[in-house]
Amino acid sequence: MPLSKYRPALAATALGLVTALTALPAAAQFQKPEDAIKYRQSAMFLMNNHLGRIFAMVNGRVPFDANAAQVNADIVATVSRLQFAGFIEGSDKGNTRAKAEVWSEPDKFRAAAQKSQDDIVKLSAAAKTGNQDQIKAAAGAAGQSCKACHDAYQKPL
Ligand code: ASC
Repeated sequence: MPLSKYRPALAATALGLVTALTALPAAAQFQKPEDAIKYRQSAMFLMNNHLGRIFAMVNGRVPFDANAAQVNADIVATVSRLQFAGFIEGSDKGNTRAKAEVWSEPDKFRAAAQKSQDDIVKLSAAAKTGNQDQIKAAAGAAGQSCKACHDAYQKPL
């Protein structure tokens, strides 16, 4: 069954989720720091997966499908609004690769994170054109700014 069948329901659910979450102070969403760590890692796992599906298409590993690109880009754009609420005070320790600089230079971190989020929004706009070259360029830019933030703020494996 095509994924597109679920798009309106998915969009409505995602919008409701974002509205509910952004109405709360960040710390109130988590019982304990470990939950905040899991939350942001879950968001990044989903983004990596859905961005990866777009990369697979624009790099020719799977056939290009304009509708699938749009669905996946929209999921990445929605999820990219969630993860930053997970970087709460006290969540620098535990099962995390986040560097101390996330908390010691929050404005710089926020700017790097915002850049990747903005590039993801541009990818979603590019996906709406259905133009493979534009999607490829926008996916490349989004990948670069995701990577730049990781290089600066994530401990290497
Ligand atoms: C991802 C991910 C990144 C970027 C980057 C693309 O899916 O986790 O950091 O894309 O690797 O080059």
